[in-house]
Amino acid sequence: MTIKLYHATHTRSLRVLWLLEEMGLEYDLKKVDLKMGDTGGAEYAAINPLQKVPSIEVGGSLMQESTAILEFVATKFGGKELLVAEDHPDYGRFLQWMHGGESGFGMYLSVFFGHTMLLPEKDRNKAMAGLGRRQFAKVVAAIGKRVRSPPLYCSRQVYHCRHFSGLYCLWFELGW
Ligand SMILES: N[C@@H](CCC(=O)N[C@@H](CS)C(=O)NCC(=O)O)C(=O)O
Repeated sequence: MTIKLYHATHTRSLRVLWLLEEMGLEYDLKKVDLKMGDTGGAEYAAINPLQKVPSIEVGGSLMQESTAILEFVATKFGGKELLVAEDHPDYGRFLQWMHGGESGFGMYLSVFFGHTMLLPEKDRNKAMAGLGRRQFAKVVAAIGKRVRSPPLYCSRQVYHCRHFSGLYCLWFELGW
């Protein structure tokens, strides 16, 4: 079954690319031109009406939403060892970090990016940028503690969490 990944550099689609590489799966990489508000143009809008990356197409079926895609790929293509099983004591924490990567944590970073680089300068608000930065710094500190505190970040199963949360830390540290 062919996996087609729609990807743009330095974006959330890196999570999916990372997993595909890690699992050694074959895939067809489609580069999308990142352009806020009109990413990929009309051609890509036909694939993903939100014009966001990532999207994947597998067996004629389309999916968007990076975290859902990761779970789908790991479950469907034999990467279950990258997930934490329901009967594992860390299952709940795994879900928390996995979903938090895109909802609870990512939200602060979006506020920060929005008010430092994404919005036109005249619309940026320093207080909002500061709020996003401070809140996300707490997330980074919490992740840092987890990294140093086994077993959550020491087992192979939690690679997935790194895909979710690690990408944001990378962005943040690079100042994007
Ligand atoms: N919640 C979505 C967010 C996707 C998203 O916002 N992607 C950004 C890149 S990281 C994008 O495509 N932005 C382009 C645009 O808004 O035009 C996911 O996790 O897949």
